[in-house]
Amino acid sequence: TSIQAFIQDLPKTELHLHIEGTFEPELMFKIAKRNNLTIPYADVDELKRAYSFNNLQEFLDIYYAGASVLIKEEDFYDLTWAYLTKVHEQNVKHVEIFFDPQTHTDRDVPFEFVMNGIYRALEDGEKQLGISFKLIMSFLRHLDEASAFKTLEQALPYKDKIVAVGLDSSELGNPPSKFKKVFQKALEEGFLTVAHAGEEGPSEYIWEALDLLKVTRIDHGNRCLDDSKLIKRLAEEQMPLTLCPLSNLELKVIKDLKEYPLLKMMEHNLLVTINSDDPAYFGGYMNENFWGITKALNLSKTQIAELAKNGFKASCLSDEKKEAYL
Ligand code: ES4
Ligand code: ZN
Repeated sequence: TSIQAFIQDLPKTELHLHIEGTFEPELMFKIAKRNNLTIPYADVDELKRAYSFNNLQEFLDIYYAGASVLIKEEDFYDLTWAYLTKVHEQNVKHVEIFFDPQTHTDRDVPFEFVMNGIYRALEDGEKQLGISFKLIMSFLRHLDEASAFKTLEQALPYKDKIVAVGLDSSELGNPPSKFKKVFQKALEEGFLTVAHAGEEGPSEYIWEALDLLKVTRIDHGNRCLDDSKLIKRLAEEQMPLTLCPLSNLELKVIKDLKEYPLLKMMEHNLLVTINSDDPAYFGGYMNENFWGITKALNLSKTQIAELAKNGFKASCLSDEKKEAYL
């Protein structure tokens, strides 16, 4: 079979996905219209032309603007359902997705609308599409720790529906140490922890995520390659890195996919996984990320299969469920 058919047919996971980043322009206009809200772009084409970013912050500004038309529970349901039907076509079997409650509660959208809309769609996806799922609540790191504490409080009644807390948004100047106390509290409440680290920020932020936030996974983590002691630790602990090739390309974390340090990471025995981050903004879902990196690095089918298996290894699935895919 062709490499593209091989990628399509492989059972895959998605471990680094912001649900707000799956908001396709067509659905954005549809939801804006039914909520009597406007987007400052004439049409889908004009909006898509704005998707050109020099760094993470330029992207985040547009991403938060897009998310601002989500106000009702059904909006969050429709967003999540559209994502699930899309990845179902790509043979994704298991998803662990982030949601950013503060993006919505700061606009006075009730926490439960966000939570229930997303969760109902995930349950329907499991029943109707056979996609298993975990939900990760991510704190916005550009906001203060008090706001994160408030968000954690709001999540406590939904504890059984949220597997972990995470940390995303503007990395530079907002180190993991800023959130040490709220992560400590989340751990005491029984949540796992993950964090974006080493995307734009330095390798020190990865150390902080490990030592202060006690993460079980590093989201991105590219910058670990600057630090040989850190590489050794990540390899020894088999700490998963959730890499996002097309995201890194679109946000100018790397210049060209040909420079993507994936093979170097694999040589260091790091547990690397391929993910799509914000597929509506970065030009592709799982297949497109696998295909992009395969073309650029001339990956073999064996290497591609190993990357897909790593996704199951790095997931929060039970050992028993993982075994079925390994
Ligand atoms: C994000 Cl690519 C990326 N990095 C950090 N925070 C984010 N939120 C959504 N996408
Ligand atoms: Zn991300």
